[in-house]
Amino acid sequence: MQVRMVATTPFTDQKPGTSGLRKRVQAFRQPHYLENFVQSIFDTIAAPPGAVLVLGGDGRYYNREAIQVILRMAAANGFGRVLVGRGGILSTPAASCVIRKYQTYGGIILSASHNPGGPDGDFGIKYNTANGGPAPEKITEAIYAASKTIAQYRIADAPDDAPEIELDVLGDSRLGDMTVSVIDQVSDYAELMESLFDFAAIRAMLAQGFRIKFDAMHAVTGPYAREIFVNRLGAPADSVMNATPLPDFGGGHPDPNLTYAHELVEILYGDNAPDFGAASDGDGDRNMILGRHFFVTPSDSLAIIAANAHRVTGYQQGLAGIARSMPTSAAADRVAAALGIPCYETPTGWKFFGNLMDAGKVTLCGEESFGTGSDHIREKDGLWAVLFWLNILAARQQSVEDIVREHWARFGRNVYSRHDYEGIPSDAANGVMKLLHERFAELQACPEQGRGGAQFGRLQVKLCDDFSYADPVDGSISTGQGVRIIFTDGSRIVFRLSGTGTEGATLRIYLESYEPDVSNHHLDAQQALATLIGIALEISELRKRTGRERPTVIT
Ligand code: VG1
Ligand code: CO
Repeated sequence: MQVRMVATTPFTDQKPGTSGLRKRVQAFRQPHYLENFVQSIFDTIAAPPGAVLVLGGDGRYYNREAIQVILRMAAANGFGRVLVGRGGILSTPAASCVIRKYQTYGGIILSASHNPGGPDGDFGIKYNTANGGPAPEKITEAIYAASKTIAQYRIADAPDDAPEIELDVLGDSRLGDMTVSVIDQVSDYAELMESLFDFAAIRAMLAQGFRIKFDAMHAVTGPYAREIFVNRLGAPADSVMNATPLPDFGGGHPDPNLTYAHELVEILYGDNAPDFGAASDGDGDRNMILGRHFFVTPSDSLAIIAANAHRVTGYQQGLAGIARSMPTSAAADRVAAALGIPCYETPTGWKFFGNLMDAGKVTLCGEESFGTGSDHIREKDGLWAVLFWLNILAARQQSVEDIVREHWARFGRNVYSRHDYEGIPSDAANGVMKLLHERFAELQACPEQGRGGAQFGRLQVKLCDDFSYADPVDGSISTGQGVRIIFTDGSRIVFRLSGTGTEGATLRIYLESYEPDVSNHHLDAQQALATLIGIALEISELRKRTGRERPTVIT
């Protein structure tokens, strides 16, 4: 094996965002772009010679080419073995599962998650550490720093007789001193799921005619869903739709929400709808849960999973605690209080949950962005959440809607919505955020001047700040994680700029109010939040500054 040192110059834009480095495919295709970032990862993590790495992606366009390059770079950088999902494919939760099960040094996951794929779409890459979770900020920052000074990378030449490393046949092959092990992408993960949930009870429910529809959105979960729902649980084959992974996700946005998963939504809201519907995203870590004619918000889903965990095989021993990202509703906090366990509030992004799970402080984690998971791995996990719901449904023998309404009746309802303004000019987005910061003083109470918080109708501002987080395990501080405007009645508005987009800026507005009164629980969230929405638009001057009349996506 011939190892080459290739001279290169840094790119200035390789700063990982909320979940790895995401750019247009064209950006990744620039000469040296991918190689620079991968070498920056290897230089930062300084794996010992012979270390084992996991490698796989969501199958999007450019996945296979990138894997060929990364394998040759891993060989040149002294790795002893790389475990690759067959065809170069591993869902994000499956990659986390494999890293943990085989105790590898870490893993590289190729995905831009819910972002569109194809030659004009997005690509992404991120590094996960030995616990199976996304690298914490101190590592992603070190990778970024390395990318700014990189001068060369190491890559092995492909042998003349085998320019492509075989990815489609299970088993081992050699690349110089390194072994490439192509592993089944589904089996380890499916086995883990079977250990956590009561498959017999779910199978019995399905056999009694309970109908499910899972939308894989032409993304990575198709083969996983077929194996689990159809082969292992006995659901009819047409229970899984859009099950063939495509490099461009069939031209769609592989984002499981009411806007982008509309095909599934129409089925669940149509005549003769199934009892349960669910969808997952590009890389399989997100989930959307639907009942017949009913949508479960991700924040409620986390709370309901927590409140029902004692009914589910893998969680009967109890929960250590719950963590949710700051913009996620406080529905889970109420369950945690009732269970007498702690609830942690972290910045957006799964990387902040890892320390809490490793330290045994939390069992369940969730984000409002259709992400739910537990300490079974260190990523959010779409199919896990679907199976958790199916297990609850099998145990309770009630409809999704009845379970949610009973939950609200007991805990009250945290009415919730997120409004996304996608692809707005960065200057306008930054201007909105700056304006909000400047308004803190006028919005907040000023006891010296004998003035209370700003009043908007019956709502009064209690506090506003830019959220910062001190990790209770390692003490690291993360600042600037989102502007919060909290009212005295507990309602709140959060403004945040997305860290996963690749074009312009995406501004997210998160809206939440608490409704204890059951007679108001039937209200549509947009109706119930109308006052807060109006306040958010007023204080941010969003329409004037962005020229947008309405959000791109409402969830
Ligand atoms: C979004 C979500 C965040 C999630 C992240 C990665 O980030 O809001 O909750 O962790 O995507 O999810 P942002 O910075 O765009 O708001 V995934 O499924 O794209 O890996
Ligand atoms: Co994802």
